[in-house]
Amino acid sequence: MSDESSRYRIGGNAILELLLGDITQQETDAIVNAANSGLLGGGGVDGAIHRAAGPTLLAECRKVRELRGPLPPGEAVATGGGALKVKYVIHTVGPIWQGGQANEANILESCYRTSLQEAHRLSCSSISFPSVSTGVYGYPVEAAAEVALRTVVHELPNFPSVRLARFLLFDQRTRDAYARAARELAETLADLEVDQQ
Ligand code: AR6
Repeated sequence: MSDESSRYRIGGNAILELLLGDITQQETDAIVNAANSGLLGGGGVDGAIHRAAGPTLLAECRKVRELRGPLPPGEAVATGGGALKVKYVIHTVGPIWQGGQANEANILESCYRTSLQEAHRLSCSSISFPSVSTGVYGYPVEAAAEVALRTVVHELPNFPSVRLARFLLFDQRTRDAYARAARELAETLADLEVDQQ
């Protein structure tokens, strides 16, 4: 990888990667969808995942919706991957940004934690995340990057089946914000180190 800060080692065991790209092309065991509570698709990464996964994903989402009703913000639920090259899509609902005083950071943290929990429950060894909430939901990307990376780095040891956590960042500005947040986190956390490969 050309940029050394794209790959980090967490606590000597797990790997954190930051990549520019399209999450629908990933081959990790699971990918995370930045969904809405209705679970029946939408725009942004949700629309892209449903388009690439095909109608079986929508049918599964409908079943989940019938069984458990709308998915509250901060929670996560897994389905199969349809036509995607992944075993599971883990749907989570990020917070809608309302200025920062509406529990947004805690809800966003919960999205990443519950997604990892689902991945671990399903024995996934690798997972790809998009930048949850920083598109249509309006969460400022610098603040979201800090929450996302801090949570994943802190929580990964609690979900040991997951050895690789990858962020698939769709544009350069988002990629840069995550790279900066990772560098800052690595300066303060002894168990997060740049992986020299
Ligand atoms: N791969 C990776 N990231 C992507 C892709 C892709 N193929 N497409 C977009 N992104 P958003 P949210 C990025 O709006 O803010 C939907 O309508 C995008 O550039 O997808 O959580 C849902 O149904 C941005 O950086 O999700 C909900 O109603 C990031 O993914 C609502 O939007 C998240 O942007 C959720 O809004």
